[in-house]
Amino acid sequence: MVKKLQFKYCWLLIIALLLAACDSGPASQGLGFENAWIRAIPPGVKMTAGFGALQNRGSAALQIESFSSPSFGDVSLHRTEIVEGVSKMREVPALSIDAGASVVLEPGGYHLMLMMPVGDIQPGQVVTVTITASDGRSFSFDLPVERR
Ligand SMILES: [Cu+2]
Repeated sequence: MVKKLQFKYCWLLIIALLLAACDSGPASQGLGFENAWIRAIPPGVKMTAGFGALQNRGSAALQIESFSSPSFGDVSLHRTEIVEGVSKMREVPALSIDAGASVVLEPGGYHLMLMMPVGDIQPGQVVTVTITASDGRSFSFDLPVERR
């Protein structure tokens, strides 16, 4: 009887450890992506943008280097700048975020540039975006597709 009980607790412990290892949710250390969303596009349009606040929840600076999504063939970080009165987008190869700091991605500034959509990108859908840092860690986020 006692042995059986111990066995059960052992399994609970293993499950708890697995859950802790897989956790990339808002409460975890690392990278957060708050109020994140992707702009819906009409069928046939081949690019859109994603926004939100990237938050470094770790205790050291985090250098973000690459982006990917199963819903898009190409994902990168862009920044919109006004050059001589003309709005231009430039690719940002890497983004460093200080410990505890946030970088806001918003229309007219930094944004995720999502190109070559795989199928429709319609409101109500969820798009997974994976962000990889220079230390090899990667963070996945589920972004809702919204019409704003
Ligand atoms: Cu862009």
